Amino acid sequence: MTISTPTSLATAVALALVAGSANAADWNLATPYGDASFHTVNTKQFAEDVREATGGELNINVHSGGSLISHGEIKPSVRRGTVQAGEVFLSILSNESTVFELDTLPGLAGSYDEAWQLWQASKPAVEMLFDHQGLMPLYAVPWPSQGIYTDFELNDPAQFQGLRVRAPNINTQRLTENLGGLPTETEESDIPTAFSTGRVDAMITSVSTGESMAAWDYVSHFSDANLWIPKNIVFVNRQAFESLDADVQQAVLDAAEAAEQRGWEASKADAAGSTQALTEHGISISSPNEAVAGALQAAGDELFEEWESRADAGARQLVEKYRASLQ
Ligand code: PCA
Repeated sequence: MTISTPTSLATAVALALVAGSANAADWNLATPYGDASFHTVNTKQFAEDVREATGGELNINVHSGGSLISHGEIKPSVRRGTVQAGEVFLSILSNESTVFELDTLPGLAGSYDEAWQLWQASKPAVEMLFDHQGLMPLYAVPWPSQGIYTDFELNDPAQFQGLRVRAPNINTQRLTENLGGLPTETEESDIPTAFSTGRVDAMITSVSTGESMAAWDYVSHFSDANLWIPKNIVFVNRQAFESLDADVQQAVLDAAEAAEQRGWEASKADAAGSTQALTEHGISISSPNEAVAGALQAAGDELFEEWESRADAGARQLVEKYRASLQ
């Protein structure tokens, strides 16, 4: 009977490595946003952190810019398990539940601190809705607040009449309509084409998207209206998550928590950096004057009241819970 010779030891190590890699998992994560977005930078860092913490046991390949799956198909694909994970703009799910509208309700959260409190108040409900679909949220990160880009100085609410406004979600469309404008829902990546083909005259989005889509090529002014602070959410197929070893699951949760913290800071930093970049490229940035602010307030109130009339008691209670958390 031989004890371990160097050769059999080497064989044992090789076998152990093979056994180890049999458990290793390769995941795909689809996001609609491009590599230049701070969201994608953050998500790629999340994947890197998981790879490192698990010694390569879980390798998450991030497919950016809608290269693997279009925005609207990302959540259905993660549900089916075609891909294990995805990132979407949370409010594109507004037609599924009034809870998914919370971060696009005017007047609710006007600062990062308030947006964080709103996320804390709404998170359990978002988790439950995802859970019912076999999904599990990992983290959510906000965009800078939303404002209005035009190719003229916006100083009179009458300028909204018939204005064709690019909107990224349902409530931006509703707000545009309340102001007398004509909304068109367009993906971020389609913004340049929407302007160059003359489909839109204006857009509502953040300074980040204004910078990454080179807004100065087609508009001249940004009205910093601070409409709301909407979020992206990164989530996973629950079965795929549960098939991981416990220590790998924990590594994913730890990396997700770090990604959420890092992402909120990155959003704040990007808000400042993108504002500067827009200014350097000649975009004139100002706050709405009294007349425009008044019109936005009225259109926003209408939107909020209409949400309240559609929302179920649970969703309305979340708003109460959030408001109480601010005191
Ligand atoms: N940028 C994305 C979502 C919100 C934002 O600031 C967009 O405009 O599509």
